[in-house]
Amino acid sequence: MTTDNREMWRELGIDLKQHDLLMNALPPVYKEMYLSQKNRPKGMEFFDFVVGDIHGIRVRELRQHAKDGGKVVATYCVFVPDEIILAAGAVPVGLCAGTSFSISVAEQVLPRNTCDLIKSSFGFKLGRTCPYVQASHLIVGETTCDGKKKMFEILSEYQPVHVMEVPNKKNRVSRELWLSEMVAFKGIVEKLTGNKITEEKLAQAIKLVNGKRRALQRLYHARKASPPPISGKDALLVTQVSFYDDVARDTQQINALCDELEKRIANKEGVFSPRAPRILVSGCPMAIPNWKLHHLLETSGAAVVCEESCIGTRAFSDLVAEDKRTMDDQLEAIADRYMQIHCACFTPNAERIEDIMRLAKEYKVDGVVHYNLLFCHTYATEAVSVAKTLEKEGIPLLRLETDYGDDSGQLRTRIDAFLEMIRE
Ligand code: BJ8
Repeated sequence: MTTDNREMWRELGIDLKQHDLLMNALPPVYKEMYLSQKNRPKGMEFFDFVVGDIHGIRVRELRQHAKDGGKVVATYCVFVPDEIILAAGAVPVGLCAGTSFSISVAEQVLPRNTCDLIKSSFGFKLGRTCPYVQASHLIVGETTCDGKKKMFEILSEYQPVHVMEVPNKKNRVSRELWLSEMVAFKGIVEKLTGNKITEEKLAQAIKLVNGKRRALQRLYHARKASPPPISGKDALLVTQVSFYDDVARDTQQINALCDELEKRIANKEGVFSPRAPRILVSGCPMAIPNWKLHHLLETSGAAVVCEESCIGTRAFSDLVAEDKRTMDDQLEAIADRYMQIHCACFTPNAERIEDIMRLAKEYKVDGVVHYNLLFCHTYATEAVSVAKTLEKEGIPLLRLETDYGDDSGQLRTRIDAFLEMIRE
């Protein structure tokens, strides 16, 4: 931890005492969960470095961007279009949080029966322990689940917030609404930055973000191999980092990692035995540093080969069409692409169940673990349909409901029993 970092955090209004506690808590957890893994790809060194300096270099880059007159836009959902933010010369940064550290602070304001993703994210703002939120000029919320949209109302008392209205249905009227949200958002970002979004700038941003999505698609494709060339835990980390690192650099690093993984596949080199049960994790997003479930599964002998999640396939499976030339067509293409995200906030949402079935086959999984954050009603209720369909198809399912607390003992017992059943 450099003196420079402390000075920067102080300037950002960080509560240094609490922040020190947080920064001291992360390294031992990372060492136990990540650095203890055997035969990790060399390409993970970059991501280890990023996590090792999680509140340092990247925050410094954002500060420099601000000093040069640029803006930073914080987001909490994959529905917020990074392309529009980037086209205006601003930098998007995903802020969903995955630690119990900030929850007690959040519970001084939010109802306790709110999901931990919301409480953790909000608690970082309230407790002033996240330099990313402190460094951002605008927070973009969305009307997905009730907990989030009401939290954004309170958040707006602390920092400027713009909320995008995400429709609940997937029909023509909803698409019109969503398109109008894109147009409005373009205006908001132009006003914030003072920069006009041109067709050329938007086309460049679409290509840039698609490039990252393609790199993540390549990473996930590599995980279809048997034995898998990378652990699920490492792949999850790569996806988590992609929410806040510089897009071009991150894309390059993911592609470099994929070069290595493809060589591993050619040499039949993997990180687990080919007999390890292959697991698809589906459900709520796992924001950094939420690694609990993957750690438990993989230290119990399973290989997590895919995540049907917003920190997973929902973030990168679809691309924005790159062949549109007019602003109207480009905005339509962006709106269309984002409407393909099959979040449980939609009704009906049969496409998500179809995705789970397709992924289960493509990744040749032996079982699905449905991951539900406690108090996330949309995913918990949708799990009923997921269970029915998987049962019909004869695919074993384990439904877990958990939070950011330490219930590892109970979870481990259930996971072990599930893996035992799969192996029989
Ligand atoms: S598109 S999944 S990122 S809303 S887990 S806060 S839903 S109560 S995160 Fe999400 Fe966008 Fe949907 Fe994806 Fe609410 Fe559930 Fe908490 Fe959630």
